[in-house]
Amino acid sequence: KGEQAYLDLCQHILDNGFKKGDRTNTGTYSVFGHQMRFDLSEGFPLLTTKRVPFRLVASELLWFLKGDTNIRYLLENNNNIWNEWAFEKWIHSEKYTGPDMTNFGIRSQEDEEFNLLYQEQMNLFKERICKDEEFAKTFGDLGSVYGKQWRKWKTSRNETIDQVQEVIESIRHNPNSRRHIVSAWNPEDLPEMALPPCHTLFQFYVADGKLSCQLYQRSADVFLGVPFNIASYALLTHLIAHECNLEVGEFVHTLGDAHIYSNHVEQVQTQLKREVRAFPSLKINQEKSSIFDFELTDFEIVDYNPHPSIKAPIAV
Ligand code: DHF
Ligand code: TMP
Repeated sequence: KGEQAYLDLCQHILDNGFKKGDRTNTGTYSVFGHQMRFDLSEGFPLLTTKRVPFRLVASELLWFLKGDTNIRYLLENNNNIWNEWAFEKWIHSEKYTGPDMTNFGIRSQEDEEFNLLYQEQMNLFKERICKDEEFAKTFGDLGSVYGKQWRKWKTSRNETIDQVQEVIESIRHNPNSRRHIVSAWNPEDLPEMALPPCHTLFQFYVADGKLSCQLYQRSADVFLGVPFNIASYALLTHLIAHECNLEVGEFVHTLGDAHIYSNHVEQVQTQLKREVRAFPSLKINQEKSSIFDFELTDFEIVDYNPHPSIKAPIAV
């Protein structure tokens, strides 16, 4: 349970993971099917064995909750975690006339000269997204990713479904229901997405006045993505519990392909040597209640004393 469950998963993959190729050509160690549990009443699950940037987790969640799929909002909040996937679309478009950026993810790690060229193009791209609204509309958009499916799922009758609003209503009015589900997996829309949703489907559960949440994550980058995903769904559960006047229960994290990229192994080993500290706690501005009204300044993480952050390259 708790942070130890995460570290146990890392150790389990290092010991038993199958050496498996992957879409990004990085190579992984991977297991299939794993579950971790976090008791949210025992603290907010922001890992302490490395620093996890809560500000980035929170602004990404607010972006989903706005129904936004354009990285412009993230850039305005100094959040760079989705840049590569918008950039990928830009460099393969007809409008792009700069140097060849094919396979920029791998090449920027292997070739320092190319890396400088890439950094330059990426900076130009970010600047243009921020300054040029037309450009941002076309090239900042990641397609029908999380925000779109959560808030504006398109039906065959050309109506939209606000899954987040509906799940909150159902938790409020029919807490015992076994149908409190939000799905980001929309087979029809997959071809238009920069990345098919990794956190695919989640379900809420109410018992004893407490709200729990379980996530099915089809694909899990255990070193970089998972610490964010745990914190993000913990925050989401707190916000919905707050709006529904419930206490928080557990976050249950179920993983499909749970992998450690071959270029993260050393970092994971460093992290595994560190001693676990107490989780921090989350304070929410009590003056707001609707999940759709929150801003970054309404959240505060207190008593967070993590070990230093550990850098690693992300597989694109
Ligand atoms: N692709 C892959 N290969 N792994 C992912 O985890 C992933 N996550 C995505 C999009 N595509 C992905 C969205 N979420 C970082 C964390 C989460 C995330 C994207 C990126 C990340 O790079 N975290 C760094 C800090 C980044 C920063 O400070 O700007 C970390 O050390 O946690
Ligand atoms: P895939 O689409 O080939 O599975 O690649 C997606 C990669 O991104 C995979 O390593 C999982 C990782 N990922 C997470 O772990 N968490 C996330 O929230 C996102 C968006 C991606």
